[in-house]
Amino acid sequence: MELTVLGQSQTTAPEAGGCASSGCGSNDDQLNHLPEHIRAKVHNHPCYSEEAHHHYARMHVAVAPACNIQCHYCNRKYDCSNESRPGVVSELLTPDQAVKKVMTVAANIPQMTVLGIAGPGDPLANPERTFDTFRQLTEKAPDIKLCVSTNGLALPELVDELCKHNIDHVTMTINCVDPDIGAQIYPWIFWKNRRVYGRKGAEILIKQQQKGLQMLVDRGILVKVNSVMIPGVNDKHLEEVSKAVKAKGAFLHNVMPLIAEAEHGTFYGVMGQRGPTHDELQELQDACSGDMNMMRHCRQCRADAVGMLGEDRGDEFTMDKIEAVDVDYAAAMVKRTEVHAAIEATLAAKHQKKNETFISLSSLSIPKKETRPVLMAIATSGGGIINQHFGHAREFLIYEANAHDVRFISHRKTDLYCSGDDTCGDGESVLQKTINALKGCEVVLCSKIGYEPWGMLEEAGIMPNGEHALEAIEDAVAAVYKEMGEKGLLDKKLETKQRATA
Ligand code: CLF
Ligand code: SF4
Repeated sequence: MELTVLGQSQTTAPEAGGCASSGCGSNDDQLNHLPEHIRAKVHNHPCYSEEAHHHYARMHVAVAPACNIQCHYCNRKYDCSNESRPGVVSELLTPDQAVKKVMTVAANIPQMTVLGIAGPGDPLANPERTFDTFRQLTEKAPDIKLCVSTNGLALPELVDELCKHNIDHVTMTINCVDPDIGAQIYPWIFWKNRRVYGRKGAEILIKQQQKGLQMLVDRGILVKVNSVMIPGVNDKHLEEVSKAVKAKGAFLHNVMPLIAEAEHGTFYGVMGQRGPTHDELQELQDACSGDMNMMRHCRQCRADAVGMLGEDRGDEFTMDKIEAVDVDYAAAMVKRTEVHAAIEATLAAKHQKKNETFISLSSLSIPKKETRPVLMAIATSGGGIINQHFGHAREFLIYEANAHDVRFISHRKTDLYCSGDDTCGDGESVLQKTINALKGCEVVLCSKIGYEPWGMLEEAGIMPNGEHALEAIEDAVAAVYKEMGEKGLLDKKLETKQRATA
């Protein structure tokens, strides 16, 4: 049985050492295709490798308050929405405070491998603060990868400065390559000491983004492109964007859903512009994945996020808590190296086991044309294993199994309905919302589940399963798929194909 490599495509190989091969933003099988120097860059970056995000953490420091453009999905009272959850305000730090915070977090969360600057404005519109932070960290904490995100307007002028600071991961938000569409997203940009409005501003921004992308690729820097999917504005256009950025050598494409709420005070929020449904987002990601490696595990972090993707431990590391802490970073680096080695050993064992699982999957005696893919929802608190109580999950990872492969599709957020009481009480309406959020899934895998949610899930056509607690997610999904095949559940179509619409 041959494993399908998802989202795989040959990326135009930059001579200077950029992405020379396929696949990332997904599992380790894809990383195996990469040249060693690229693999070294992505294997423990939780955003660039889907597998890494189960094991490694990232953190952001909010040192960059200003911005040089206006996006219709952003209100500058809040963090940059290009790579952050809209409506969130971060703790603004000076570069010195940021460095202190990063070293404290690195000593306490040794799985933290990446420091990103992603706001609260545009990091490259604040070059002194951004580069001062990077310069100090390169000296004091050389084992931390440095990462930055930008709207791209100031990028071409700062590419050489980025290279000096040893930054080898850059995210650029590119929502369009057509200025007429850009004019519907960006009302103005700030360019050469004045505001440039509408189509003209969008045209300048697009040129700068494309130029900056080429310059980064030429220098061997890995580029992730973020695009905000705005139904009716750029949703039909983003496949073309994907092709264009792939042609230039971008490494990974992350299509994010627009989040527009009236209470955020953004133009789109106030005008009632809707975001995409789960289905629309997935369909676009699938369409783009023919041309580009797709990231599907983005959590739209805060500009001061700390911890694994999907969790936020920022409250443990506010400045008032860490100002007096003394960090012995030499000792921290020893501990960090040990923890990273243990993670790598776990992953190596998992890959070995996964190969065996897939060999047994291939023995399903069901004619291929009659098998159908099955979506399963997973409750996990990290580590790539099923280790969370159904009622404690604030999000579920969605995997798709078919006769060839198991692939990560997305995550879906839910509210916490279980507060540890014996009964669900008022939580029942929240439970109903959770069940609605899991529409389209046929199985939910968790470490434990209560009697009441079990019954409600079953009634909704979603089979709860606690038999694979503490197993690796992909192994468990493959095993359940195999069991379904053996029971004859895969050789007929679902009578009603439920797909989440909210
Ligand atoms: Fe931060 Fe972005 Fe670097 Fe990651 S986040 S600067 S590449 S370290 Fe990651 Fe967060 Fe999505 Fe960004 S999940 S919002 S993609
Ligand atoms: Fe807001 Fe970021 Fe757009 Fe600037 S680039 S307007 S901070 S979303």
